Amino acid sequence: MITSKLPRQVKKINHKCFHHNTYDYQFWQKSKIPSMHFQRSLPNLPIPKLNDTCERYLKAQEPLLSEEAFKKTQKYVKQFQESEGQVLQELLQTKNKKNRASSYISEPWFNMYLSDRKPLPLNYNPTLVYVDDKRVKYNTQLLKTTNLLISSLRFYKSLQAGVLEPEVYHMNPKNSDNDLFRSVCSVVPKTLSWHASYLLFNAYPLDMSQYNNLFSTSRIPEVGKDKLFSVENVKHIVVQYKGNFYAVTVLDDLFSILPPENILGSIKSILSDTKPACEFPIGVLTTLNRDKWAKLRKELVDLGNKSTFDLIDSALFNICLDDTDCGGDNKKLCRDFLHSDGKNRWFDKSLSLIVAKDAKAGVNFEHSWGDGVAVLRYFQDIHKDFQENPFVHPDTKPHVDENCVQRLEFKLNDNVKNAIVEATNEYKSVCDSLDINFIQMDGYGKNFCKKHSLSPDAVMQLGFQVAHHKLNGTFVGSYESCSTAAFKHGRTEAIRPCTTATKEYCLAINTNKASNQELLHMIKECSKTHGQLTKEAAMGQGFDRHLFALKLFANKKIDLYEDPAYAAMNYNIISTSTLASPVVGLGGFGPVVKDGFGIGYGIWDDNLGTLATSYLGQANGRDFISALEKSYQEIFSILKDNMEPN
Ligand code: BUJ
Repeated sequence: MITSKLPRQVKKINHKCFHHNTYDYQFWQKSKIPSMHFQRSLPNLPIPKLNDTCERYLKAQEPLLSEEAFKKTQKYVKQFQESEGQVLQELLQTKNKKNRASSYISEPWFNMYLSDRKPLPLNYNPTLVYVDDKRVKYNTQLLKTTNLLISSLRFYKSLQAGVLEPEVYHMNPKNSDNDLFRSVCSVVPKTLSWHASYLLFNAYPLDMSQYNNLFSTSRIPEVGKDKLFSVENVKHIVVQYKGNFYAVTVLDDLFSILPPENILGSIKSILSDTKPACEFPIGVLTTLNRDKWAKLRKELVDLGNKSTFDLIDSALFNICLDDTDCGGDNKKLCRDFLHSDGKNRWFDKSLSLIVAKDAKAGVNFEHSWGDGVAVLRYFQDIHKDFQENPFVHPDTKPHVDENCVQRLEFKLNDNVKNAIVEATNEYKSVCDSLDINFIQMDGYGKNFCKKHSLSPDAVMQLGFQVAHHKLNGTFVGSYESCSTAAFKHGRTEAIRPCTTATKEYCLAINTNKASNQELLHMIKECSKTHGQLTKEAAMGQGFDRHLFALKLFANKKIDLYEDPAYAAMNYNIISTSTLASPVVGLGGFGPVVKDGFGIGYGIWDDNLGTLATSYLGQANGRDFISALEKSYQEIFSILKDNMEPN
């Protein structure tokens, strides 16, 4: 039986499981190089030269503008470059000199996220869904949840103990992802470790500062601007089931992970709780406009719910045990993981692990605290751990300790109850207006593109441009997310994938005016240009974040920023993101503008997949995906016809 008493310290845990205190159970990794070893010597995110930014900005604007509009933009840029821009650049540089422990983008980027009042789901929180597990015997909601939970705790404990492998981008993994690299870097002092990695091994250690916010972190709604709340040394997670909340103790008094049998017992007791679905599921309030939610939360605190909020906010992470079974329907699955009906979610939590009734699993994450790279590392690591090392099996006997699970009860008044009903309806109508469409191009993937000396990412991006042009005959604000984690407190930079090269190809292919040889040459040009832009963005040499940061110092209107072309470029009709991983099966995010597409795409060895979200009546996702399929077929057929693979 599950009680709803206030949580107690778990003093007496039945430690009958022989291996539970061994190193092998408690930690996922035992890195020779400490997790934060490179942090101090990571390079600072560079502030690009003003002239470079102006030049790059103009290049990105050119394919989007008419000749006349472009001339105006050129004039504004020149003026900016020669006067206001220089003043702003100096202010930014001066501030940055005093901020060597962080990056020039870190604080403004937190502010950008936390000040936005739009609801988190559909506007910000992305989802990642795991590929199916072929091991049928582990495919139950209970075993999947328990194993992923234990692996998450092992990841967390490794991070806490500083033995989680630092994240390193190996330019040539064969030469550097090895023992020699680890032995050498681990003995080089922290102040020089990054240089050793880069100079001796051509390997780039990445910023790990976001990792701490994966756990025990929540975004707290406040009027005007939210705040991020983070604590240390907690021993519980929060589980949501049928809209009810449970605080589950998962670490003992010495912060050791409880025995697998015990954790299995806790999850089992929740799944067999006979309490009906919550009539007023408070989680749905996290789908609201942030100011609205902030006011309701304050009311709830005044009603005596502070300690319950404290437990949710401080929990290591959330697990959402869903009652849904999508029956193999991937669209439904994606909907469940991206938004659901909101009743069994806490979108404010930095990380929610979702496990459905049919054992499909994935994450939904709040975005202000961090980016895809940190989440993907966690996502891949716990999957690997669970594959190699499941700690509970079909024959594991659960051990139920009543002290470990407490159901949380909220005190509600009529106003809050009405707000929950209203939020549920409002959220339903927003989610009903979201359309999800996808395609998978089997037989064409990384291998095929590489054979033709093309960047697979550039090919995917070219497809998006061609598809949009086929349908609308226009070129629009387009965005590809690029990590700048190679720098201390780096976040992301924008790649602008609509280029003069992609425009030329779109015009040629969609008007049948070029020979296949010419088209092939254009595709190569697109790949080359895209590769250059990607390199620049990853090296902190994009222009978007720079212009964004400069604008914050302006105390008067500046033509460049008032130019409708600046607003148009930042109105991202085509917003895209990819995360390379064999364990990501599905993933996505909502459109960032009402008439745009949120495009999550995946590149695998022998296939390419795209998932596009859009709002019904605003942008036609079905047509977009059909046009995309046609665009890829054209590209692949040009490649096949024209060229002997290398
Ligand atoms: O750029 C940024 O600052 C952060 C971006 C913001 N935005 C989403 C708006 C671009 N955030 C991210 O890039 C994180 C997104 C994480 C989700 C990525 C989805 C990857 C999906 C891969 C699989 C798709 C498979 C479809 C198969 C049919």
